[in-house]
Amino acid sequence: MSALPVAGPDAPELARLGEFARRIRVEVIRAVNHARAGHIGGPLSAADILAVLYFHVLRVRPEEPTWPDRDRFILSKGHSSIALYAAMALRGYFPVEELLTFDAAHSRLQGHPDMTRLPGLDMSTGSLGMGLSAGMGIALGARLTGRDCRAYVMLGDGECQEGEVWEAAMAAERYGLDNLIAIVDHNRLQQYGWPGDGPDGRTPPQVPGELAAKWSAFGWRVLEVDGHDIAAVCRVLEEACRSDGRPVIVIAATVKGKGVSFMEGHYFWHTRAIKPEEFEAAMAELGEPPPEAGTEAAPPVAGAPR
Ligand SMILES: Cc1ncc(C[n+]2csc(CCOP(=O)(O)OP(=O)(O)O)c2C)c(N)n1
Ligand SMILES: [Mg+2]
Repeated sequence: MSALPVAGPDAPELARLGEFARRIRVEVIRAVNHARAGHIGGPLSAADILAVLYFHVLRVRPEEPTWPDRDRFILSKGHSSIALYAAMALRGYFPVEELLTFDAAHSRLQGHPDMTRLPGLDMSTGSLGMGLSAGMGIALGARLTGRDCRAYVMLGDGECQEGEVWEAAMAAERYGLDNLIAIVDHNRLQQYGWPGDGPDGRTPPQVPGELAAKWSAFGWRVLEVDGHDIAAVCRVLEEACRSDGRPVIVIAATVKGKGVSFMEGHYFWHTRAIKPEEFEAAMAELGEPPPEAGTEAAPPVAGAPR
C-alpha cells in the first residue's frame, strides 16, 4: 500500500464508530420490518463502511446539505438505501424517527434514493451501474471549479457487471481523477446468482482476484480491505486520499447480511419481509432491547414534502 504509515483511529474513536455501525444495522432491521418488505443483505454488508464514511471521513455539514465544498457520496447500489438513510439520520440530516416512514408512498425515504425529495443526497440511484458516472462528473466538476472536495461512490460487486461502470472507469482514468474514490461492497452475492460453490451455494459475481485485476487493468489504484474491520476501513480510506494522479478503488471484502447470524451469506436475505420471530431474534443479536408495546407505529412525516 503506502510507504508512509497510516495511524488510523484511536480506541475511543473505534468504539464510537462501532456503535454507529451497530445502530445503522438496528435501524435497517427496524425500518424494513416496519415497511413489511425491503432490502436487507446489502444494507447490512455496507453498514461498517457507511459508519466510517459518515462519522469519520466525509467532510459534510448536515445542517447545510448544499454546502458547495462538501464531499459527495453516491450510493450507486441504491437498493441499499435504508442503510444510507440510517447513517444520514444518525449523523443529523433528519430525525431518526423518520426512518420508520421508509418506503411509504409520500416519504422522503424511498426504496431507492431520490435526491429530489431528500436534502443531503447527491444522486438518485437504483438502476444499477449509473452512480460511478455521476461521481466521475462531480469529481471532474470539482477540479474544474477548483473545489477541494472528493466524490465517493459505493458499488455492489454484482453491479460491477454493468457496462456503464467500466465506461466511467475508463473516463475517470483518462482524466486522472484522484479526487474520485470508489468502494466495492464485495459480498460475493447478488440477488440470486446461479447454483455454484460460492456463499449459499451460489456462483459469486466474480472469481477471486477478478475485481482487483480488472480495476488495475483500467488504470485505477487498487486498495483492498476487510470491509467489517472498522480500523482497517479508516486506514484504507485515509490512504485513498493520498493522491497519485489516479482514481482509487477500494475493494472491501464483506459478508451479505453481516451482523445477524441467520442472515449472513444467504442470497434469499437480499430482499424479503421479516417474520416477527426473525425480527426479535435479529434485534436481540444486535444488542437492542425489544420495543415496548405501541412504539412501532410510524410517526408523522414532519417537514416531508407531500
Ligand atoms: C439495471 C438494474 N438491473 C437490475 C436491478 C435489480 N437488482 C437490484 S439489486 C440487484 C443485485 C445487486 O447485487 P450487488 O450489486 O452485488 O448488490 P448487494 O450484494 O450489495 O446487494 C439487482 C439485480 C437493478 N436495480 N438495476
Ligand atoms: Mg453483492
